[in-house]
Amino acid sequence: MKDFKKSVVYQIYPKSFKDSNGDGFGDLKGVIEKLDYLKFLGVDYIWLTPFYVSPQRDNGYDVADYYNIDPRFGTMEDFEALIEEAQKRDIGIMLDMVFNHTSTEHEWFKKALEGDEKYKGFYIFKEKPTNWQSKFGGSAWEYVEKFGEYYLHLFDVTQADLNWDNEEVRKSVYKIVNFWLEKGVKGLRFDVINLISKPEVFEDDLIGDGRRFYTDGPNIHKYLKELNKNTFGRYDDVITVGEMSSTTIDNCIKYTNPDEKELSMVFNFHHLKVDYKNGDKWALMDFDFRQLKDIFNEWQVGMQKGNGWSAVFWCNHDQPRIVSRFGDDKKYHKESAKMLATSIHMLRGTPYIYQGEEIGMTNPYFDKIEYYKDVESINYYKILKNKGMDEREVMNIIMERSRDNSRTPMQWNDSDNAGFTNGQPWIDVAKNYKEINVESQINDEDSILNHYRKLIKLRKQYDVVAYGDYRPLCVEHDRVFAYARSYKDELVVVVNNFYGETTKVNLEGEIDLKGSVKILLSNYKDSGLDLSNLVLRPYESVVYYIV
Ligand code: TEU
Repeated sequence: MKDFKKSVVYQIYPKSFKDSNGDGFGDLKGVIEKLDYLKFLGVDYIWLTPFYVSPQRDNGYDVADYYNIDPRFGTMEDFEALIEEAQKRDIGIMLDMVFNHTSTEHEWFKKALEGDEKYKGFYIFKEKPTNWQSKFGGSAWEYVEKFGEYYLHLFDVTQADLNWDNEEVRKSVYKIVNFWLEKGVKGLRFDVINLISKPEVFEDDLIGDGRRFYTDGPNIHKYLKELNKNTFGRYDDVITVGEMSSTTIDNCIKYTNPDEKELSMVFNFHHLKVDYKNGDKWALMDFDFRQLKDIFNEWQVGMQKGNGWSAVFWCNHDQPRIVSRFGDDKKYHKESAKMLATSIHMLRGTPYIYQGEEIGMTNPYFDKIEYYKDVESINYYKILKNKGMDEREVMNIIMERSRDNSRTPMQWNDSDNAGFTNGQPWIDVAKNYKEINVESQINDEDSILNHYRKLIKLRKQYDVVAYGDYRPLCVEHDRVFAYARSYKDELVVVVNNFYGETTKVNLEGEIDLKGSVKILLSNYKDSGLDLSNLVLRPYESVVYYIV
């Protein structure tokens, strides 16, 4: 059985990964075509974002039928073949479970609208709405004339929140999860799972957008324990990860400490808000490096103290490409992409790689709103324009923050459409695909791709990487994020220069320098060995092994 602490998960956004039939839309057969590549990379699990029947208003996170595969992605036979082929390569399939809400096209919601009281009780209808805001902009409530009531949607108006306080909802969810587990699924990612428990009393939020009332809600731990007990807790080889929006360390310890019997690990996003001006995603500012370091150190030490476990990551289908965001996608593209990879993969946690991250894919910099498909981006384009911002200013924000930055087609080679499709892709390919693609890196020992392969190998080879205690280093340094990992007689020291200028580090007094020092991995040749007088070149990142 795989140990999730020694494992690495690769996230696939099937819609943009590989199109096998030329309709411009990625599919499950395309994923099967690329399993050997993923085996070569060395990953243990593949997380597939939703491919169930959906109107695609939110690219599949608006599920209309949890038991069937949207024909655009293929058939149940294709899925069963994927499970089998992945198993042959010792790769587990992780599915995305979206249970905070369903599509308004789901039969449950349709029956609710017809007045079926049983299914009306599956959702949250109120005569009087609160002032809560949808995360995609606008009110979180939609009026239904027929009932003289409003239903809650924390996301798009077509994504109606489920009422988890209704036991029938919970039982229906367990049936869905068990259906997929019986198909041989080895992992489950639960979408915004810490939003499912709503407060008893719905009240206006006079100081925020309402999230403080429903985030990590009153019954969340009860519901997760019940979910565990009725589904994946019956298996000893299924891993789970919860997407936790705006959460706390204390809750994440409760979500993941094995004694709690809830989840294996969690995603949190605090480190990915350090470039949000006043906490607003749609207000630009340079990333606050000191805040980034403090968050990493606080979470690593806090989760370790409470025996919790984190998913560690920079990228996913909702976030911009990290090399464009916190690295340098121009002069120091390769150095900074490798540095960012090392800074995450040597942490205490299970690393997640998002498709294309391993080759240093960048934001596409689409400069017209017509290129964008994401409902959140299109909504905020309108919101920002309505605030009176001019087109250029709005597009600068959209280019930096749109979720479509990570949803352009995977860049396989320098042929048309980067080898993603021989049809018309559903979204444009980034213009730099001829320079940045898998084929151009796979046989290059010095490529970003092979740097990721080496990082994955280090996690498997050295127990200290998977199990080691974490200790912050150089806490006051304003350019370098450094930390130590210790386990039995092993000590690893990781130093990462987050900037494009040379800087110095002195670790004397922070670690015992008596041992022999060797380099396990660096993004430069001939990195220094004197840890009391280290000169780090632009984005230089080194993993030292001290015994
Ligand atoms: O994301 C939750 C969520 O809040 C993200 O949308 C992200 O935090 C936000 O876009 C940042 O501005 C999950 C899925 O990952 C996302 O793709 C879905 O749109 C969302 O839930 C609703 O299911």
